[in-house]
Amino acid sequence: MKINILTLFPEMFKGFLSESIIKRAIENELIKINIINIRDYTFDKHKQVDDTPFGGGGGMVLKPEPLFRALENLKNSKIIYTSPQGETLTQDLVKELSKEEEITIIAGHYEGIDERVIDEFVDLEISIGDYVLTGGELPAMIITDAISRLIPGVLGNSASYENDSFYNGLLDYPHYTRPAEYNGLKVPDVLLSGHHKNIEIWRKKESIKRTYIRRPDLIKEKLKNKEFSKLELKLLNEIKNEIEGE
Ligand code: 4GT
Repeated sequence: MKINILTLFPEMFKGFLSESIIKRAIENELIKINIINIRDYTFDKHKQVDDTPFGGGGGMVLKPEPLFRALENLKNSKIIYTSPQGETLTQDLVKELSKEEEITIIAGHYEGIDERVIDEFVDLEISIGDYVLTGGELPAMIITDAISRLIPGVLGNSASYENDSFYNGLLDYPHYTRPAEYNGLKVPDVLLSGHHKNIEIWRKKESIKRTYIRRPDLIKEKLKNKEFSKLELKLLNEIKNEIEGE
């Protein structure tokens, strides 16, 4: 998987690319991340990348010429622009994107980019949520991070994404590590029992319970799509009765 990122602030990506899982994935050539400085595609003496908006209103807009020149070489990739106007990023969308061979993410800044760039080159506009940021660099990193961990080999075999929140449309179950008791706070007995089947059922039930309480919309979606197994439906009923009985 190759990911090109067009930005005015390449330095913002240094930490992201030089630590932990992403660093190792690059070293192992599982992903290739190509940071492109939009300013390198300016031809004028002042290397001007932005200008005032037609129609007024203040702020600055990224000029079309440098982006057009930069994107002309990247037409074989899936071109994404990140903005609050985009389709909201979900794990399902991340999974789709992880199947691409090459993607390009344009990180805007200031008021955004000239709309003609979007009309001419952008295949998909993505928002990471309903809030406003100073630039698209953090969204570009978030999209890159979420995709990278789905590339086979990136997580290694100790951490797998089959157990992730949202992998099965449910929230994650609680996690514990040593010590088994800390300041009088105990780890649930079942996790110390060594009984793998019971542990699996406990985790499944906690996962459904949390989702039922915190994200009932996700439970409704799974019921609608008939995605629950017989065991899961039984656990869901137990949870409903337990909560009603309180
Ligand atoms: C929010 C998001 C995003 C911004 C989001 C263009 C210039 C957009 C600043 C940029 N804010 N980008 N992708 N919620 N700000 O995804």
